[in-house]
This record gives sequence, C-alpha cells and structure tokens, in this order.
Amino acid sequence: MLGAGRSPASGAAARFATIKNPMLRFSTAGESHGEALMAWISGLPAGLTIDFAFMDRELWRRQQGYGRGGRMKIERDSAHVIAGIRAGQTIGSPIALRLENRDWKNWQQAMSVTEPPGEAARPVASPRPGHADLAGAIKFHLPEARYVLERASARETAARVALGALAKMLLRELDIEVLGHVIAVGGARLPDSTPVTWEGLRALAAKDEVLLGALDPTAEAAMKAEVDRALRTGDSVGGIFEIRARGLPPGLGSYINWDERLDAELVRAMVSIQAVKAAEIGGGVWAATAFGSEVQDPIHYDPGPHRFQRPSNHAGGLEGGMTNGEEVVVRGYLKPISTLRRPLASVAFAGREPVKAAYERSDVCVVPAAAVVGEAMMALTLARAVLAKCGGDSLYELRRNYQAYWQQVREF
Ligand code: EPS
Repeated sequence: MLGAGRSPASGAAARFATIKNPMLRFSTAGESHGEALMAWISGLPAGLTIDFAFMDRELWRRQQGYGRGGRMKIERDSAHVIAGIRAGQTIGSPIALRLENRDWKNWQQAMSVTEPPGEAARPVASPRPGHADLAGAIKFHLPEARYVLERASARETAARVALGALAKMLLRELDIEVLGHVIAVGGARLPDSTPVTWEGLRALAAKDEVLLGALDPTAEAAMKAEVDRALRTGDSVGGIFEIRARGLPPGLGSYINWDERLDAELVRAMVSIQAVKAAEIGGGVWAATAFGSEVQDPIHYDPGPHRFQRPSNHAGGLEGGMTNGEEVVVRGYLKPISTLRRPLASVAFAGREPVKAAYERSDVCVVPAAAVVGEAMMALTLARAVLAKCGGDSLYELRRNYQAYWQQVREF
C-alpha cells in the first residue's frame, strides 16, 4: 500500500512517475529578405559535441541542385550560435542560432523594421496561384502579398536544416543515420530496380557538385532534361524525394493514442515542408491497391543473432505507429513551385481586375533541396521520439537509458 510505511524504493518510483516527459521543441523566425533567420531548439541533452563544420555543410547541401534561381548565388548559409553551447558542447539550455540573409543589404529599405518602405516597397500586387499569397493576405488582413511571401518562403527551411543538423549529431551518438535521395523530377523517375544502399546515399551526400541528387546517373540526366524543359517554357517542376533512417530500435512512437503515432508525426513533418503536398510511409501508395498477402512483411526469427527479421520492408519500418526495427522509409511529394515566369490568371489585390499573377526571381526546381530539408525534419522527429522513449538530461544519461532499452529488446 502506498502512504504509511512507504519504502525509499517506492518513493523513488513515485518521483519517477512525475518527471516531465523530455520534449524536443523547436521553432524558427525570419523573413526571406529580412535581416536574418533565427532558429531555436530546446530539449537537447547536455554534453553533445557540436560539429560546426557539419552544420554548415548541411546548409550548403540545401542550397544546391540544378534549377535553383539567382538567390542561391547570393547566399552562403552558415549558422552562428548565440546561446546554449559552451566550449563546443551543449549545456542543456535552449540553443539559439542566427543565419544571415546576405540579400538583406538589397532589401533594407523595403523590409525595414522601423521605417515605412516608401518607393522601395516592392508590393506583390496579384496573388500567385498555389502560393500562400491570397489566403495569407485575407487571413492577416494585409493589402498585398509581400507581407505573406516573406515568411511563407522556403528560405525558412535553412533554419530547419541547421536544427536538423543538431538532431543528426544527437542521433549519430546513438548510431542512428538519416539520409535521403531524389526519386523523381517531373516525369523522370529513378527505376524501381535501382539499388538503394547506405554506401550510395553517403556518397551522394558527400558530393561536392550536386545535380539532382539521384542515385542513378542516367535517371539524373533525364531529370535534368525535365528541368531544362521547364526553364525553356517559363514553367516549374516538382518531384519526389525519399528519406531513410537506420539503426532505430523497435518501439519508438506508440499505438496507444492517435497523437503518439510516429508514422503520423513523420508525415506531418514532411508535409510541413513548403510545396510538399503528400507523404508516404514505405510502399503506402502502392499498398492501397495491392492484396494484403503482397503488402505485409512476413516475420522470421534468426536464433543466431537472436533477431526478428523481414525479407521485405513495405511497411517502411513502421507498424502500428511504432518503429519495428527495420529501416524507416518516407517519401515526400513536391508540387512544382508556384512562381511561374509564364504566370497564370489572377486578380489584382487593388481594384480586383483580372491580371496575370505576380512574378519575381524564383527557383524552377527545388527537389534536391527539399530532400535535405526532409532529412532534417526526419532527424528532428526521430530525435524527439528517442528522447520521449528514453529521456535523459545529459547525453551520458540518454546513452545509458538507450543502451538499457536496446538490451531489453535483445533479451525479448
Ligand atoms: C522563394 C523564392 C526565392 C527562392 C527562395 C524561396 O527567393 P528570392 O525571392 O529571394 O529569389 O530562392 O528560397 C530561398 C531563398 C532559399 O534559401 O531556399 C519563395 O518565394 O518561396
């Protein structure tokens, strides 16, 4: 019975039950042509060594890819740490980062925090179909779409990639790896027979020249031809990226409540990326029209390594909203960018007369960049799931808890 005569051990158990669920929280601030982007993350354990060069390398990767516009020639993204890191290690405090917008010098008057922009205003007078312009202007009661696009812009994803690099550093300490690649650009697609290996994904991430981020050069050439076609015709193209994670134990996430399902968290994370309109776990889209006997991954048991095994991974490493120990595989489907050099019909904010949608400098294809953002969002989501399962205010404690859980899994 609890209460009178409670032993020291039961007291410890009672205290444990009230300990907060450590929650990795993060957010960003910043306008595309404002002074800087800011990123904030809280919940990373203390004692994590920060690889600053890796963070900047991830930011560089996000800036690459054939089909990007003139802006990427201006920016050299790099994360400047403002808080939360001491002598190259996390100390448990929230981490704040600042990423300079080099283009800001050309927008100081238009985007001034204090002064009216006057002649320099650069209003976006007619909303672009597919962009946040119209709904955003209505929602925030704004006279034109400059105010909207500045924050809706995918420039914001640079801040997410910096945070994702921190999450990757944490996962790396636990031997969890996250990498992605491009499956399709426009109508050009990686053949289904292309082997996707970790060596191949690592080599792709290590490249110093990025074309379209595909594992197969012939498919990549066909993807480039799709971008060239869009460049020629004043159009834009979308595509599909795939993110994989390996090294995860079974049992991250949960089937117990709808909002603890890790598959749902991952889909949300992917669809939160600008222009991503669908996400898929494993062979999810195909599975909807196949028979159950083809879709489910049979279960074997190998007494040697004492391990459950699957000959296939159509589930994409997630069953019942939990990791099942196989590789996690998620795909993001990007619609073509909404800013078109050959604009579609729209309506002027002022006067409501029919006009063409506004055009300003833009990218034509961002699928490889979106894949890097997808990696960041996957890493952040998985880091949160690991911390929710194993906790730990320090890396020392997290590692101890995580290893103990792995031990439990092996002994099952
Ligand atoms: C974007 C428009 C372009 C893109 C931008 C996203 O910027 P700008 O208007 O300055 O030419 O290059 O993406 C980035 C700046 C970035 O870093 O990814 C938009 O409207 O969404």
